[in-house]
Amino acid sequence: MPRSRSAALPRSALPAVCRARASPRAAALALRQRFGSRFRPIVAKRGLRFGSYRMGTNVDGQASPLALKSKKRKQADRKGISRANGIASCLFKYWRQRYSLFSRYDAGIKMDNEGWFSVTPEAIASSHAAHAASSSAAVVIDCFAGVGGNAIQFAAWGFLVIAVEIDPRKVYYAVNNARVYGVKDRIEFVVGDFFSLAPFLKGDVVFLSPPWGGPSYSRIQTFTLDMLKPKDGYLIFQAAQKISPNIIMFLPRNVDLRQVEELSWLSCPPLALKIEENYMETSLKGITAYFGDIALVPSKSSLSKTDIS
Ligand code: MGP
Ligand code: SAH
Repeated sequence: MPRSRSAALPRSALPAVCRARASPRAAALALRQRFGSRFRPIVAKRGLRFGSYRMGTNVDGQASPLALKSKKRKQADRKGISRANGIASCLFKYWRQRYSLFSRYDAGIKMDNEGWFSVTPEAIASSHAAHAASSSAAVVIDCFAGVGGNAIQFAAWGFLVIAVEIDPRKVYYAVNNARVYGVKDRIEFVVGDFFSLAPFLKGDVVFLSPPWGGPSYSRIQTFTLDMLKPKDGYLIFQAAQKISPNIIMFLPRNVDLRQVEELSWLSCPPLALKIEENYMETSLKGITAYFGDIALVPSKSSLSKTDIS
């Protein structure tokens, strides 16, 4: 509760002209009469109240120009930021996390709306790549590459990456972003549909980070694999298995883990499985499932990345 200013100040501390009046409002009026335009009511901006006036109002109970200015400035700032970056205001929370998505954000990273909410935070993408780097794998297929969050980290950890993405604009951004990280030459970008291309792709590790159906995924209590896009998770997994049994899948934090286990034991022969929770500070961002031999290698995240130019 904000404290009343009249309660905080002993009456003796007020100028005589105020003490003579019963209320702060009357005191302010008296001051205004005495000093004319030189008197300006002090507006309690934060926490403090002036008598019974609401925070941010002047003695006449009207919104103070100062308070209005600050509120409008905040709104304008927010709109300005969104407009300046060409992003919708509903994506503002992702924009605030921009440096955890791409630490080199200011060096010219480009994103579109879907990119904002689906790019894997850099530290998590790096941990995926570090894990894969503990195996003898050399080529990674990133089947849903988006604006390049994962592909860039795999390349930075020394892999040759085939990055498949259906949306040409995202590929354009991913190429730009890979250039920002100095790893463009280690990524082969392919614009196309993963399901059509899968029979022709060869690689040691398949990385799957498909669409989860937008940010509303988090409002569902249990995210089942059939909710993955553009096809059911079982079909996505089957297509990946045709390339390699070493599969890394980045999934929503509310995914049904029994279904993820099912993917491993329904395979023939059953695949080893390792499940990892991915946090950024204290916030759980997603779940990673490692299938096949890659699930068995101890993660060597203490290894250092290939030097990024
Ligand atoms: P989030 O849950 O939308 O945001 O996404 P956050 O910051 O956890 O907000 P909170 O208010 O829910 O706590 C968290 C992370 O999940 C994102 O940074 C992406 O890495 C990943 N992610 C989110 N979506 C909607 C997708 C998606 O559709 N596909 C993929 N591959 N990853 C996604
Ligand atoms: N891991 C990525 C984000 C992936 S979001 C990153 O860190 O940047 C999922 C992506 O899958 C979206 O960009 C979407 O355009 C793409 N996509 C959807 N259907 C696809 C398909 N059939 N083939 C290839 N890409 C597809």
